[in-house]
Amino acid sequence: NKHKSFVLWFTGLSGSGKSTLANAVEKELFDSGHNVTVLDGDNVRHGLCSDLGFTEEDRNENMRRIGEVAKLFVESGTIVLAAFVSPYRTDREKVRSRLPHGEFYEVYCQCDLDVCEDRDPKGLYAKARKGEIPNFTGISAPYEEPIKPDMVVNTNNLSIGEEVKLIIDNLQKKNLV
Ligand code: GGZ
Repeated sequence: NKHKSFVLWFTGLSGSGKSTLANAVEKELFDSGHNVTVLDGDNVRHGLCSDLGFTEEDRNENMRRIGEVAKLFVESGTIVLAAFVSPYRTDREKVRSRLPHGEFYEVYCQCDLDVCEDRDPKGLYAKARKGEIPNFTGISAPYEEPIKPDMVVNTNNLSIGEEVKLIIDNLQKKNLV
């Protein structure tokens, strides 16, 4: 009697905490017996999408491939936690449209640009401000906020533990876990 599988798609600015949150949710779900995996830039952009950069076209193709991989995982019974900037609304909606109703949930990691920029764990914002990284989301490339996200996590000042609880409570309310 297998649990339901679905995609949780985390979208938000660089530094908004998507990957950290996805990995913490993964641990929680794994510990409670779920098949679950994380897809993020760290495991996708070095392999499957190593030929892609950050132009609008390349991001469109990045989303398309990740969406198809997520779909295959879901079909095999795995919960997919996908954490990508995914700045374009249409790309996210295209992924949603490739999955059956009720198997795609958009999670908006909402964080102010200046907070992300202050964190700047990899120094990318500083470089982007100096013009050293073109097409940097929030600086020299757009971020299109979700209009009706399935969940919103304001990551400005919640702890990881509080964020995980928010997600898990929401999944329980939806009878997904
Ligand atoms: C945005 C960039 C860029 C540009 C490199 N714009 O904070 P990070 O470092 O670890 O996460 C960001 C990651 C974004 O990759 P995604 O595959 O999630 O992007 S998308 O969904 O838009 O395809 C950031 C780093 O890569 N990075 N250059 N120009 N983020």
